[in-house]
This record gives sequence, C-alpha cells and structure tokens, in this order.
Amino acid sequence: MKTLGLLLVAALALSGSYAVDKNNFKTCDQSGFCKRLRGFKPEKSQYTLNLDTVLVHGNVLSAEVNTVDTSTPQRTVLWHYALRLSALVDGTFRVEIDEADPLYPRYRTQLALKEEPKADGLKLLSNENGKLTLANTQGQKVIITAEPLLLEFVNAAGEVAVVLNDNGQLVVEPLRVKKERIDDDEANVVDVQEEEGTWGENFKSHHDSKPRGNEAVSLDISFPEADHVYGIPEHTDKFSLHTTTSGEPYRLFNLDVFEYDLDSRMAIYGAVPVMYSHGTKRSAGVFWHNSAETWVDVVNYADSTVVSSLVNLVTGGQKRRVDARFMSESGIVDVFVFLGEKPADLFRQYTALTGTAPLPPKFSLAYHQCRWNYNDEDDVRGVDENFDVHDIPADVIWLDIEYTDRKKYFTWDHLKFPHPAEMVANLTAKGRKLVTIIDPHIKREAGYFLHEDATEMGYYVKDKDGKDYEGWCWPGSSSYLDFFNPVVSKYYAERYQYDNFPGTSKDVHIWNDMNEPSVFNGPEITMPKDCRHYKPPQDGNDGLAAFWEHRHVHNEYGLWNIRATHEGMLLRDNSKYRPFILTRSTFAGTQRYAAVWTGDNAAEWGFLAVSVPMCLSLAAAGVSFCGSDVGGFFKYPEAELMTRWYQAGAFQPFFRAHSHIETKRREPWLYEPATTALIRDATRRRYALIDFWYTLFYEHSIDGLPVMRPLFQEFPAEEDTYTIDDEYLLGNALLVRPVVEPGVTSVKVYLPGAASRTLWYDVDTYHAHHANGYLTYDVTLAKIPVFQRGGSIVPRKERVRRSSALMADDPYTLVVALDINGTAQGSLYIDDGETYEYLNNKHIYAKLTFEPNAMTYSFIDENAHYPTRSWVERIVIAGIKSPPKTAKLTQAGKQTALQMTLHKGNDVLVVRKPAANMAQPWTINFTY
Ligand code: NBV
Repeated sequence: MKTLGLLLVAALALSGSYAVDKNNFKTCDQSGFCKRLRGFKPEKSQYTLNLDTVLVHGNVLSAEVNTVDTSTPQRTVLWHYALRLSALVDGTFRVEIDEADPLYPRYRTQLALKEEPKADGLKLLSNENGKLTLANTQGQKVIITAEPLLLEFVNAAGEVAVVLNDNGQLVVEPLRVKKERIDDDEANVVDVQEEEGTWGENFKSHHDSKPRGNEAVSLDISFPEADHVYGIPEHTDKFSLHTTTSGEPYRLFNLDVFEYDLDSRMAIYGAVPVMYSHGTKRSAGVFWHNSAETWVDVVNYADSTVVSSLVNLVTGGQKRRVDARFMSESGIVDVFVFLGEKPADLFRQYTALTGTAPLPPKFSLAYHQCRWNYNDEDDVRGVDENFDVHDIPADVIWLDIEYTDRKKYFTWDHLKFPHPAEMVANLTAKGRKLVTIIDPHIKREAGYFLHEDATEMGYYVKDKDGKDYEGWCWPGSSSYLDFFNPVVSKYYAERYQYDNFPGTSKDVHIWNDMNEPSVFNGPEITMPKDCRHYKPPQDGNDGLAAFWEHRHVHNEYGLWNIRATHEGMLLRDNSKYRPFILTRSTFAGTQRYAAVWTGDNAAEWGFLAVSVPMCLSLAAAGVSFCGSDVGGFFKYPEAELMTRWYQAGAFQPFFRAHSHIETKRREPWLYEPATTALIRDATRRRYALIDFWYTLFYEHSIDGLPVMRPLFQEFPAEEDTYTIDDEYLLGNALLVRPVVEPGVTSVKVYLPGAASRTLWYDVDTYHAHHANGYLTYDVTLAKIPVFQRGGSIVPRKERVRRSSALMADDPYTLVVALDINGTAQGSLYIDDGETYEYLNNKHIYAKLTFEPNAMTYSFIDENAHYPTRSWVERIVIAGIKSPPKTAKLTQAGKQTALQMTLHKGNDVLVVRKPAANMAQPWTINFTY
C-alpha cells in the first residue's frame, strides 16, 4: 500500500494533470450536520431569553434561554440553555450559549486563547419592553431582545455593527440518550427511528459511530452596512469572501488535501474561525471559538448573485450588509465580538485574545532551502557549498522525511547521515542552520523506542472501542500520540532533548508536517471522528464523559502537537534560545508557537498568485509568519515562473524554496546563468532588508498587527483597496506588487493615499509617484514593483554575505523617503538574533526621525541597550526639495562634519559615511 501511495504521488507530481480528487472530501450535503443546519431556515427563532433570570455580576450577564414552542398556546418549553455575555477589555464581548444541564459536558476549545480574557466592566442600563441594554466602560453597548433572542452590538460611534441571530439560525442541538426498544420477539434491541444519521454516518467506506448523536451548533452573524467580509482561512479563494448561496459554504476542517484546488472554499490544512467585516461605513469582527468541523455560509447583499428579493426580504431594501452563518459539528456557541473602530483595531483585538507571535530567531526571516529530500550528507554539503560558489545567501537547509531511519522520527538513516553533528557543524560555521522534519504519526514497529514507550504507557489516541488507534501513513502502520494528555505532551517534548535526538543542537530547528493529522486510510485522509482523546479525570467521569472524541478537537490537534514541540525546544537549553517551528496544520493561536506555509502547491502561475491572498488572510487571523513553497511543490517551474516566485517570496514573511521528491532538481544554480542571476538578485534583496523584517516582527510581537497587511488596513476609507489582494504592504512602509502573470511588460498597481497626498518611491529608482489610484507600471524580468511610502525610513544592510548571522555587525544604509512636508519616521530593532536576552533589556528599539533641520536616532526603550558594532555607512534621502548646505553629526558629545552628494534628476541626497554607531543615540543637524 505504501509503495502504491508513493507511486501515485510520484506519477501525479510528474504528470501535467494536477487536480484534487474531490471524491475524497465531503460536500456540505455529505456532512450530516452541515446538510441538516443549512436546510434549517426558520421563520422565527425559537430561542427566547427568560427575563426573570437575568443576573449581572462583575463583567458577566447570565440568563436562561429556552427554546419555546410558540405554535401552541401553552408555549411549551422544549429545552433550557445558559447564556453568558461577558464584557472584555478592548471593546470585545463574548457570548456563550451552552445547554443549562447537558447530559455530559460539551467540549470547550482549550488552546486557542492565550489566557483567560481580561474583563471590562458591564452595566445593565435598562430592562424594559422585553429588551435589555448593557454597556461596557468604553461606550460600546449590547441590546438584547428577549423574544426571539437577538443580540445587537453597538460600537462607540453608536452604530449597530454586529447582530446575532437576526436570521433565527441559532441552534444548539441538545445531547440526548439514544432511544431504543426491544423488538417484537423481545430478543434484540433495536434503534427507534430518529432522523437519519443521528447515531451514525457513512462516508465512502467509513462509518462514524457518533456515540453522542447529533450535537451541532450554529449561529447567524450579520454585519449591517458592511461592504465585505474577510478571514476564515485557510482557503484558496479571494481575500474578500464570496456569497455562498449558490455553492458550497467555506469549510474549516484541517485536511491533507492532495493537489488542492485554486479558487476554492474546500477545506485545506488550516482552520482559523475569525471573520472581519469592513466597508466605508464601519468595521467589526467575530471569532467563533470552536475546534470542531465548521462550515460558514456568507451572503453579501451587494453581490450581483444575491437576488434583490432576498435583499428586500432580509434587509428591508437596504443593500449594504453581509450575513455569515457559522455551523459546527459540536461544542458550544462561543463567539467573541470585536467592536474596534478600524480594521487594525480588530486585528489587534483578535491577537489580544489568541496571542501575538513571539519574536522569531533572526535566521528564520532569511532564506530557506528545502527539498523532499536532500539525500545524504554529501548532498547537503554540495547544496550548502553551491550557495557560496554562486554567491547566493542562504540561512537554512532543510531535511524532509527521508533523513530518518525508515520514517521513525527522532532517528537518522545512519547510512545516508552517519555524522549528523558534523553536518550541522559544517553549516553553523557559516552561520547556517538545519531544519529537520518530525511528523506526528508514529511507526508501529517492534523495537522502535517511541512506539514501545507509547504502547506501554498508553500514550496513543484510542479508537472508538478504546484500543490504540492504528492508521496508515508514511511509515506504514502508524499510531498517533495523544497530546491532549499533559503526560504525553511532556514525554514528546523530552524527545527533542539533545540526548534523545542525537546529532541535533541549538542550530537544529523543527518542521511539523502532516499534523491535521493526515491519515492515508482515514475518512477524508484524516483521523476518524469517533477516536478518543484524553480528558482529565473528574468525579463521575465515566462512559461518554470520560473522553473527548476526535470530532470535538479535530482542528486543534496540530496546535497541541506544535505546542509540545515548542515546549520541547525550550527544554533543550533551559529556555535560552528562541525556537523556530514550521507547521502545516493551523488553528487559532498557532502563531504563538510556529510559522505556517501553505502546503503542497504546484509550479503554476495561479499558485504563485494565490500565495498573496492566502497569506494575507492568515496574517489577518494572527499568523503573519506565512509563506508558500517557492517554485511550487509539485511539477517543475520554468525559468520565468521560478524567477517571479523568488521575487515574490523575497517579499513574503516565510521565504523557503521547496520541491517534491519526484520533480527535477531546481536549486538556483541549475538554471541558465541569467536566471540564476535574477534569483541571486531577489534573494540578496531579502538579505538587504533583513533588519527591516526583524524590526517588523519585533513590533508585531508587541502589537499583533499583521506584518504583511492588506492595503485597507492602512487606508480604511479607500474603497478601491477593499478587493485588492494582488498587492500588499509590509508594515506601513513598503508596498509590494509581485508579478504573478507570465510574459508581461507592465502590471496594474494601485497606489493608495491620494487623499492624504501620499508619495510612493520606487525602491529601485527613488522616483516618486503621487498616490492616485491605479497606474500601469513597466516591469522587466528583473523587476517587480516595490514602493517605499513617503514619510518612512527603512534600514538596509547592503553588504550581503553568506548568511544573515554573518551580517550582524554590518553597517546600515538608512533610506529616508520624504513625505510632502519633507519629514519621515521609522524604527529599528537590534538584538543578538537568537536568545531570550532581549526580554532582559538586551536590545535596541530605536526611533528614526527626519525633519528638515535634523535627523535623529533615539531609543524608544530607554532602559534597553545592546552593544551592537553596527554603524551607519550611508543615509539616502529621497524626495529632497532644497538640499541642505551642511550636515553635522552629534554623538556622545562629539561633533563631526559630514559629506553629502546630491543626485539631481531624482532629488536624492546621500549623506556619506556618517559613521554613527548604532549602540548610542545620535543626531545629524542640517543647515540651509
Ligand atoms: O514530507 C514529504 C512532504 C513534504 O515535502 C511536503 O512539504 C508536505 O506538505 N509531505 C507533505 C508529505 C507528502 C506530500 C505528497
């Protein structure tokens, strides 16, 4: 079976026919709860709040909600629910609806939130006419209508920004006991007929036993006056989400989708259930805190596909509104509502809940060279050396699954890799690192320590009958560690200790692939939903209450995996060094532990293009450290595509080339010299900006704002930007428009900020363009349009070396792009690049400002210092109108007169060799 699988993979990788096999994956109709809920279109919600039960205590309102059969005069109460509304800091509200007295506890997602959210005050302002009005301390309000239950969230400007249950699609299916009766001859127990699929579902040859029966939850969420909604990665669709009425909903279910489709709402590896609305009138956001399989329908009333009658019906003739509907297979209704004013506020609110990404080690922002596989130590040595021969910088070489002893993770194939420690030392001598892959499936082989320990100690995920679950993956028969058990996570973390994983050192980092988890012979290539996970023992925890089913936790399985890896990597040196981890499976909170790549793409232009919206959407969902396999994983990229991909990848956060084992080798020097030169140039551009990237990621670790950001984040009032997803901003300073089309000599570029008279400087020529919407921009094979915003200062290092570590002490070129007032600002972050010492004030976080009379470098963190040897070798000031006559540097009380040269045609002034040391503040004064 294994060979067959590999052959199939190989055949497809080589052949031109790239296509997903849709038969392997469910449509909404094939997913019991999705079909059931989608078909449920009530005229009026049955959910009613019992006003007599309302209690406001601290930051929480609690009340009983009932489903009431209003069709009978008796108004029979069908079921009891508990509603909690909490006010949280930052203009965030949380709504939880659970059964008041469930048969056994329903699953509450465990790892997405970084900590218990912080409370704000909540005040009941009024309780009259069947409506409650509440307010937090910041002027945001919630209006709850009791019957039918409706929650309206009012932002600080007094506008309703989010409405829950306006379409009456709130559903919490109660847990119940299977009804059985004895059949006529009293010999057998037979199921009483209930709705088909309640107690079991089939997909292809797989049976899901559904021991708890139906337990789905759903809620409709409306965004009045919104023009667009974004988020809910990971899909290959546009950044601005589409109306789904005439097709499939967006699906969130982490899956290993072989040869995934473009322009699709199918689920792939990641699922982050956060959605943002935006428009000229207002913005808002919601986070659907649920780790079960989830489908999301979207209706944007501005879409031409939405018939006007529907518009009139639901919105009373008003056209601007987007409705979403979240449907999950299990769990509770738990939704966070963000009422920040602007998109940036919303992105920040979301990362305040789920965490910001910690500062990554600096090398991880440089260039990575990967392939499935670098075959042996000679191969690794050759690749490493060739980067030097061809003068291309590189920081990391990666080893895919073939380095192991027959797919037994934490082991080496000793024939191919007899001296891993020496191999690593050879790389680190040049400041380079190694990344090795560790997948979560464990080979079931007698004598393999990991399998023996896990079997003996009961560390594996169990099947529906409580036996160790066995699936099929790369090693053949495999089982999967149950990271939900803290003892298992600890055990797993310890496998990363140097003694337990010989050959590794602080310079070896980790790639966790296949952690959706991928199971070749499982339903939809993943783990059966009725598998059992650990649940902490509590009183009365027996029967179904003794474990969680995989269905409850599926989308967060990978998060538990990378959390344990992270823990393990910290253990290696007593939390001295910052780990780098790459994960394929993604969920809310992933950013706290790992970077993400977009999985198995193909060497096609469409996949290059989609890398931008995919990473933008992940970035809005907290995961800024994102990239796609440069060159495409399947198939072989011809020179032009490869060139364009390097040029694009050099401006995306995670910059790694990767390729499938059966494709032709494609290291940069294997192309014609002209192509190699273009790849060299693109890669060197990345290195020149390495400190800019590092500063962006430092700031991101503090403010949680996307590093790679949509234009509308910075220009929220500009309508044209709402649907742009082929260009983006890096921080607020650079605008990037990768060329993702073959054979073009010009591309359309949108330059935002006309209203504020923004200037955009071409980074290659310093030629300034006034923002004025779209323009057609000439490109060559050597150029993609990248602009620096007028008013920004970008640090560069122009002496590119073999690795980023070797450039640590190199001097800076500071590029000052002036705005129309002749001013600019920027920031710079410096530290040792790898340890946590920066948290003990061993770093520099500095502000750079340029005013016509002076340029200053001053410390934002005044208590923090770092003894950098870097200095300023050049200051380039673009957009200078009247050049100064003199420039004088003052540093540590010393004054030095500086030389300047003016490059007339493009208004560029170069201050030559200021030689200011970056370990101390300085000022340069200009006279005119
Ligand atoms: O480990 C092999 C590959 C890896 O190269 C790729 O990046 C992952 O996305 N892995 C998937 C398994 C098999 C892919 C066909």
